[in-house]
Amino acid sequence: MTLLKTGLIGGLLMAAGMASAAAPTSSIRPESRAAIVERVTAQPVVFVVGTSIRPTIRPNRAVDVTRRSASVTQEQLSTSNIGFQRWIDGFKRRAMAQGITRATLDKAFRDARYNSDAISRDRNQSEFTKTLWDYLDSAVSDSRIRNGKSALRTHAAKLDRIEAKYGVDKEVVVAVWGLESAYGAVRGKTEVIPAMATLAYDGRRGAFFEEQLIAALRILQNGDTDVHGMTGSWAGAMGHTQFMPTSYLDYAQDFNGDGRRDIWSDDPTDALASTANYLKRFGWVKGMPWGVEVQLPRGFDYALADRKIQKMPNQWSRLGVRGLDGKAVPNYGSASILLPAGSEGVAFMIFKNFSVIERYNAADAYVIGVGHLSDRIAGKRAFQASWPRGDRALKSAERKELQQRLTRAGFSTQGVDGRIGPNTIAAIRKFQKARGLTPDGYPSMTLLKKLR
Ligand SMILES: [Ca+2]
Repeated sequence: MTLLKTGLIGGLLMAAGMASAAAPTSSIRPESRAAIVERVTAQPVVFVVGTSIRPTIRPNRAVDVTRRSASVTQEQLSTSNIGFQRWIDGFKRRAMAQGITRATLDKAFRDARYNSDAISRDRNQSEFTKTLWDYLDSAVSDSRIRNGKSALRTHAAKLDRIEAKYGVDKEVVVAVWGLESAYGAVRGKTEVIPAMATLAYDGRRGAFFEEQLIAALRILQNGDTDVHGMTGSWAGAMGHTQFMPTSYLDYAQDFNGDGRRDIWSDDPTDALASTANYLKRFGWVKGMPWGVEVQLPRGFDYALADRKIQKMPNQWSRLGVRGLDGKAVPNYGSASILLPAGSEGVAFMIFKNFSVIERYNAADAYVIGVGHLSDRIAGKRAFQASWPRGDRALKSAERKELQQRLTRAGFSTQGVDGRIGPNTIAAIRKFQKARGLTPDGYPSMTLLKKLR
């Protein structure tokens, strides 16, 4: 996790990301929390090729990047290395101005080499989209549920202590761990200092990575780990729950009391406490669900399925929105209705804790993945409604086409950028109403075909 912010969206579910950046090969987290922080709504999850399963946080970026050349030749590499060493000299002066000592810098950069792998990966992220249900199949697979239950038992005592201290339900902490690093199995082995330095030098997102590099040096200077022990993904997400260096500085905890905030080693104690602390600091309310599956009444006004519209569960009940048992959802506070796959998929009533998980990663897919995995680890049941599995995620070009066609048909999306945000959703609803369709605002392939 890490920086924790951002979001995205797309045709079917897009993910956003926060804290970490690219990922270890089996992490399921949407990509990088890197610098983009925008919250849109919508749907598809955009994954980054090569980093497996994590949705990306910057769809448009990802597309642009693919057009660049991906391979780095030997000659380019040695040229890069010379430029890189020169850049480090300049960087050291900037770092010292921010309180990093000469001794820390000398130690950190003694063996630092240009990391061409980080650059290739950063530039070679091609977009492919995944539907929410495909994402959830992997994020909340039987094996991930099983391993989560096992982790809960293995670490029961410390998880209980962490839950008691931070007031964050242990199942959600374990679920974040399960998605971020497959319960510690895939924490990333890239040395963070040279990777952050290379990405800062490269400049595509230079300011962001330079800030992360300074934070990483501060961690070294504090003595929590050494330069070779500070490992993570190529994009800087570190340890069991993938904190970016800046998030580490703000939220990491020394829970086992050995004087170091150690999120990197095999013992997950500090990392789990750090995650609980992070969620607590963003307002986690213990015992409150992230969301619950609900049933909508016949004739439901789909305009009410909008994050901005909040009502108490008993008010929703009066409108016919009930739990799966047919009763009003218990009073967990104000709630919105979320239909991540439109009227044909699972319907959720979501609460404040949904937005707390969003601080880890703002993609709806990620939040639902963490939330549902935590529920399943706790022994709760699978979703009862089904997903529109015949649908596939709209690609970036198709999302733009959808916007162009809506606008041309008189339902302006206020621009064509391939992102399904509030304006596009509003335009879709108007189009659906005009055509006598269910106005759920959902950008499906079926909808695009109707516009063609
Ligand atoms: Ca410790």
